Amino acid sequence: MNEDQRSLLLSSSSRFPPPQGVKLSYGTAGFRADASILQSTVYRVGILAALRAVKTQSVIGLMITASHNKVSDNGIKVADPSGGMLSQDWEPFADTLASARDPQQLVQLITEFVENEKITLDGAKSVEILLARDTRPSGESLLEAAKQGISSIIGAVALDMGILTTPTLHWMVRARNKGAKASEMDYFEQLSSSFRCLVDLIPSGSNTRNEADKLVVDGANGVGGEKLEILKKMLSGLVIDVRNSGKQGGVLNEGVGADYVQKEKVAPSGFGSQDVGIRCCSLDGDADRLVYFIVASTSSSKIELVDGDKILSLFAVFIKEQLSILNKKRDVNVNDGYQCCLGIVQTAYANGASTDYLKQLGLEVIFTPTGVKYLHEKAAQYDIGIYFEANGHGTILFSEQFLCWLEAKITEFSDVAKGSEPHKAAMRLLAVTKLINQAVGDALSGMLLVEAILQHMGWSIEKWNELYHDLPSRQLKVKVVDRTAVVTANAETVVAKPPGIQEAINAETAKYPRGRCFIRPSGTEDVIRVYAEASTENAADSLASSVAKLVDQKLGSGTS
Ligand code: 16G
Ligand code: MG
Repeated sequence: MNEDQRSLLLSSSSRFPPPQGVKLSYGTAGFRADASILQSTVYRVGILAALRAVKTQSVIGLMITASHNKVSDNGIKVADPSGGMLSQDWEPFADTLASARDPQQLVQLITEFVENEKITLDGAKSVEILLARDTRPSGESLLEAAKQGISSIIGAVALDMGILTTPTLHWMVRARNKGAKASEMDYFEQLSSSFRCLVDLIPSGSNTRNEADKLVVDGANGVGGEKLEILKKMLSGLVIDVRNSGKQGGVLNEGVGADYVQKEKVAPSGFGSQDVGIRCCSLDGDADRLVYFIVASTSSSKIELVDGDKILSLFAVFIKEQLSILNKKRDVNVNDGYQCCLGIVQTAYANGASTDYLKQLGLEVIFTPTGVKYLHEKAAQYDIGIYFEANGHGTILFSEQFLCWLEAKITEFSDVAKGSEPHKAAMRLLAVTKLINQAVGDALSGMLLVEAILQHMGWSIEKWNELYHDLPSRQLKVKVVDRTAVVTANAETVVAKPPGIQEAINAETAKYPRGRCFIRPSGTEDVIRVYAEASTENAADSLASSVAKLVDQKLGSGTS
């Protein structure tokens, strides 16, 4: 590192002293904390993003958001050149940087890191970092801190994209690195035109929707609702009513949003008896999670939750159907020996009934630990990989090889079998590859795909929800002295350490018909999470609470 670079880092970092007495660490998907203590960390992640951009000679993204968490929190996520999450092998460096005590130590750590990674900091080639934030009031000053970090690396240029949903920023980073059009308007146009394409390809007779058949969206009082107000004007064939868009004065994620709806299983604020029977969905605070729901009765706020597992199942049914049409030897010989490998990726939180259903369809289902980076990585190993967490975060990934094959097929069909069923199936799949975000789970693009598929199938939300019946489940959390004492294996389904716990969980679980239970340390909170599932609500509740008690006895402070 040359002297100019060194003194630039020393002087800028002296303006961002780390908070005293707190250690922030890179969680499952980035840093998150009370916004008031984040300046220094965000500044340092700005440096990290600039280094990553120099190392990869590509555009990197930085998103200031705390997603579904309370409005006074904030956080920062990094988008890698592919548009996915920051490469896992850089996460330890993120932690190290965040905990540097003073400017000298910070510069020392950076010097060592750039040497090891063979990063040349001569500013010879400039690199770009795209910055965006959600609607949190603290976002503006944190974005400024990130800019200061970025401009502390010679040759790194920060481009402020303003307020965006998290998936839009990831999409932009990916598009820019591919040399494609990458503005927010380009994103909206891609979504609306591919949605239109899918609607135009609906078989005649199956789309029985009328104008009054609307979708009501809970925008979590965040960026998703605000953006959907713009996007919906560009959509034809779908009537959307946005509530909790943040404009009516509601608080971000307070009694609203996908996380609240999924965890509490109640209707968000602003929804009630007038919505019984209507198709409703909720986005989270940065619009990367989506769940649907049906208001169950006029007298209570209870809902029928149509969660990420069911979205995954709907997508799987549709993709499988299109693939089988495409591969049918009928009017033309379309089966050219190419076997498309379709994989489904879930976590231990997936309802057991969803896994059974997917397996019954003959699909390959694999499990990874919780956190999008793990699911995404696995899904990317297939020609078509569909991944979802029960909490509504997921997408469908298509391999380059599959895309090439599909495009070649479409060209071939246009010559010899224009308008045939296989031709239409191929066109639908191509539209899906454009509609569904290839970078990361995206509530807006996922919602449009759900809507297009429901119209295609001619299904109501109730019909969709009947694909299978969820097993009753319960989630609890237990405060423990040290959550890192729990080490899990087999995609978090068994406890490897400390010894004895798994045997005790097994013994409890065996008491309940269709019982399944696991514990895992949270990646975002200082707790151990307990998940239990069984054949009745009471059994799931009882299994969860007895295992929670067990965890508390063995590892807890004895207070919960
Ligand atoms: C983060 C993850 C989410 C995961 C959750 C688990 C991303 C973008 N987000 O929100 O996928 O479900 O953490 O939280 O990866 P937990 O570890 O506290 O249970
Ligand atoms: Mg989120």
